[in-house]
Amino acid sequence: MATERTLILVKPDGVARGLIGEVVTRIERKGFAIEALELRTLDRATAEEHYAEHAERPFFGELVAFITSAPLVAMCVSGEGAIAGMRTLMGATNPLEATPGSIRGDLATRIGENLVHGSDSDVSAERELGLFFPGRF
Ligand code: 3AN
Repeated sequence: MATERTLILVKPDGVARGLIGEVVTRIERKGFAIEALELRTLDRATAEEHYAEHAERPFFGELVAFITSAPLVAMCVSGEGAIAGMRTLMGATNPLEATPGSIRGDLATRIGENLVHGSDSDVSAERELGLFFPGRF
């Protein structure tokens, strides 16, 4: 399995709930490396580009409003199979369907406030890391 890099976000709900450390701890205990980590408030243009694939969905406006509403933590996480591995660690998009033991399964109930984001493919990871950490990875 190749070493991969992926973009992980602790979204504004996770930061507001004081769960940055909880998420970071789970990533570190799993054995993935954190290559970059930054607390920041996302601007609207970056948020719209990040979620471009959802532009036509009914919840797009809500999604962009929420992700820009307060600080989030952006990370570059790496390791063998890190893209799919982080998706497993995060759990299903709908926290009510996420497996207990996963971040969303243990810590969230609402799909719009599901704590974390992780790139869903190598193409997404490259695009999203370029957007959040331009010129660095
Ligand atoms: P994931 O974050 O697991 O990759 P996506 O890419 O399908 O899931 O969705 C991106 C984000 O959009 C989710 N993290 C969630 O916050 C939001 N979202 C997805 N589906 C819905 C929905 N039906 N209603 C409200 N928000 C949603």
